[in-house]
Amino acid sequence: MKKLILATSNRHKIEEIKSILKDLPLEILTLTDFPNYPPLIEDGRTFEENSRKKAIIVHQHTKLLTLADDSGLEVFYLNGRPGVYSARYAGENTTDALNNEKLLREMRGVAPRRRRAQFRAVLTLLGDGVDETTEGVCLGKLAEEPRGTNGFGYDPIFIPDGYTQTYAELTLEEKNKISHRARALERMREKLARLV
Ligand code: ITT
Repeated sequence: MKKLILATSNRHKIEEIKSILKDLPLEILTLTDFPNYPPLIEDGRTFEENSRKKAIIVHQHTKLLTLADDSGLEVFYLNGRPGVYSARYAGENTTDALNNEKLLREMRGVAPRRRRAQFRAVLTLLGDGVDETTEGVCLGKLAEEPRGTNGFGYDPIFIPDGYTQTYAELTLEEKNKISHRARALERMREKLARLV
């Protein structure tokens, strides 16, 4: 079976990606299968730069077909922040709860119509003669308070368009029907299917 390594150490991303690709005959590996991989430094200014960086480092190290995901939440009222800083918005070694708290604090008192935001994921598939980048976006708005316990990151404070629940109140399957990551992966599916 074709091997695909996910260039991420985020277990939630891994769970989502595995579930979305479950119908393809792929053996999905993760960085835990390569404990001595070099550090993945995310110092790019865009999701694209960081996604490519992660893919290149892991592909060079493993020589396997590699898929990287760089993603984040962009709040229009905040000119796109947290954006590429989503994982460490409240500082290095922070927690999801502290990131959510900081963002809600900055948005306190901001009217509902100004709470528009989008999640964005940029994927890079590298190896086997393929070098492909796809993007997926999910539009929505920020909640006033965190709600729900599923998922990770900013899921408890993001309400996707067409829903009253936050991402964190949806099941994995429901989130995977509409998420930024799922949309980016759907755009990658044909390329992947041709390789297996
Ligand atoms: P890797 O770099 O190892 O993949 P990471 O979590 O550091 O893991 P990113 O650098 O791409 O990944 O940062 C993405 C951050 O954006 C993530 O930590 C969350 O805070 C947020 N994020 C991305 N996708 C999300 C999602 O589906 N739901 C909630 N938050 C998400």
